[in-house]
Amino acid sequence: MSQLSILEFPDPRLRTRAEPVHTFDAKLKQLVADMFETMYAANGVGLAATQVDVHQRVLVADMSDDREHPLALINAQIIEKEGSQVYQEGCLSFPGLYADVTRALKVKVRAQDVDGQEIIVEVEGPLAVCIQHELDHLDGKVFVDYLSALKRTLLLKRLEKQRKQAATA
Ligand code: GNR
Ligand code: NI
Repeated sequence: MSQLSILEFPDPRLRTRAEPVHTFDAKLKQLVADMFETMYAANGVGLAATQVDVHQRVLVADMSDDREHPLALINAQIIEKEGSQVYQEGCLSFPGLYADVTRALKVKVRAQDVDGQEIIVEVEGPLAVCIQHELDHLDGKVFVDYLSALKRTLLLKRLEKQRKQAATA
């Protein structure tokens, strides 16, 4: 297994639209294993392949307290949405930046597992937020895209400032 490096905003590669996975082979299993290792090492609750510069429709998540409930979804698509919730989101591609985003409360997702078997998952609450956040990454979208231009500018300026401070510390 190996840890992968995570692209950070404003890397233009974060805007790439991922392609569907057609081949469920050992290479895909290796990617998923490496994505879990990367996500756990970064203390993240989810990770999209886009963030590690692999532009295939692969996402991993683990929102459990014990961090022992990995979920890997290949070619995931939302087939039903219900309700709405506001949740304070963070993103490994925007270290130190947090903002409230409104998303569906519950989602029903059709996906494939690493062997290509179809799976249907129904999730709600924080895990539903996470899956919607990861699916956005696979479409080249990031959470700050939901903010008003004013709020986005303010937060991104703050992020730049933090980066500069970190660089001189
Ligand atoms: O680790 C993460 N935490 C998080 C918190 C609230 C909402 C979404 C997330 S996903 C994020 C990891 C990440 O950047 N995934 O793309
Ligand atoms: Ni993210």
